[in-house]
Amino acid sequence: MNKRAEFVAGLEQSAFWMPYTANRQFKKAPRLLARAEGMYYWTPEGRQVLDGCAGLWCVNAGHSRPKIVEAVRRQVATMDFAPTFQMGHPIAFEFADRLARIAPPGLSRVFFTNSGSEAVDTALKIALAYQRARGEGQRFRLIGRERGYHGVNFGGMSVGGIPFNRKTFGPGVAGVDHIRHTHDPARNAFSRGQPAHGAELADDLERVCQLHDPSSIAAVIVEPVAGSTGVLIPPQGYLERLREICTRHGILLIFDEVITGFGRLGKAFASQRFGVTPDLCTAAKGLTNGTVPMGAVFVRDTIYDAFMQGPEGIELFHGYTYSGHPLACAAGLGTLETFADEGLFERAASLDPYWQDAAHALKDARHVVDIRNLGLVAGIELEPRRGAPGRRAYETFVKSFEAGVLIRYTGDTIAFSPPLIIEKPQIDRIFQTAREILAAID
Ligand code: PXG
Repeated sequence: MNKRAEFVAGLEQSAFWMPYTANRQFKKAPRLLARAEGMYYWTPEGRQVLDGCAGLWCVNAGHSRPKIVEAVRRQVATMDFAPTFQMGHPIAFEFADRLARIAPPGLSRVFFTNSGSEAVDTALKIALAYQRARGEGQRFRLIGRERGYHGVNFGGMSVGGIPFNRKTFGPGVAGVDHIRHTHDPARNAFSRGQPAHGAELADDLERVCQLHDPSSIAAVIVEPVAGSTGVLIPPQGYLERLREICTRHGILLIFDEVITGFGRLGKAFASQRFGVTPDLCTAAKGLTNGTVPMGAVFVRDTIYDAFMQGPEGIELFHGYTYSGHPLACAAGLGTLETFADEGLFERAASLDPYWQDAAHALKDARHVVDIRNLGLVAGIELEPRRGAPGRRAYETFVKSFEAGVLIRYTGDTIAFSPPLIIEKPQIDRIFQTAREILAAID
């Protein structure tokens, strides 16, 4: 047996319990990646794979970019770790200040975490503690949305609205409710960009407010564009209406921008693209271009100020050993520099029409029942195979990888979210590959 065959044969016994993976299925027929650069991965055998999903929606500047690699290399050799509890290191302050400059207007305080899930739970805790700090401690409820994905920790799981992510883990956090999702294919199928119908679905928040009494609600959390659940684009006017209802009732609005942050929709944040500003905003993934794990919560000044006016001492009893980790901050600074040097947010905006046309060209492809897009994101929904929901999208994903294009799938939707450095011929290749596979599968 050669080395590769030996490795694969050993996988079935491997200790690695893989996340969000059908472990037994995968270990029998693994798909492995060994190297990455720019728009491409390479398998251990040296086969090139075009990255159509930025790893997992995170490598927005493309892989192994020199400024990021160099920043991390320099930092690990200079200072590997230093605490941020009652201690500090300059690079964490520098990174937070740089981030504040591109944050949604007014959200210029930054709390660091290590992942999107931790950013979500941190935002929920800040929201609860803020309501208490301003004398509104009776606001204990947290409202999420059906089909929302906010990571896998207990807070995010509880406000999340994807049944598989919830059903085996008990009751979750108390005092949570959900508003309706916005997916409405009967009226909005094949919309280009934001769908025309569904602003009134935001009024479902008003229903939940009346059910519980609005003065018991601390915060509402939504993804501006829902990614994991299959690319759901907000209907025109929907986010504006959510904002208006929250403001009217003194409820904090949290945007979970773990996927939409850092240029995915052609602006630093979705908030700027939609012209709707939340009170708190979570980020991760593109924050460090996926190189070193990190998340962040952007917080409105007035919320931060409320904590700073309390009694002297620790203002928020919350934080992680690795909040503001020096390697993550170095990676983040290298990432922001790369975004700025190459104008990548603007690049995403200018590619948007081409991307949209290329995605919607699959309207007549086999099995396709809907196509949704915004910025450099697209979701193509397939008609489920009878008796085997999700199977068609899974097969498309596997065959696409075999054909040299990495994409994602969730349910029966295939999802595309490439690095923002993508070139037009690469866009063509991604969708052409999908078309050919869909024509060939059952
Ligand atoms: N919020 C949102 C909106 C996310 O999309 C998280 C929180 C959690 O982030 P962490 O870093 O804890 O994983 C996410 C993560 C997919 C996919 O293919 C999406 C995510 C993760 C893995 C796969 O849709 N989003």
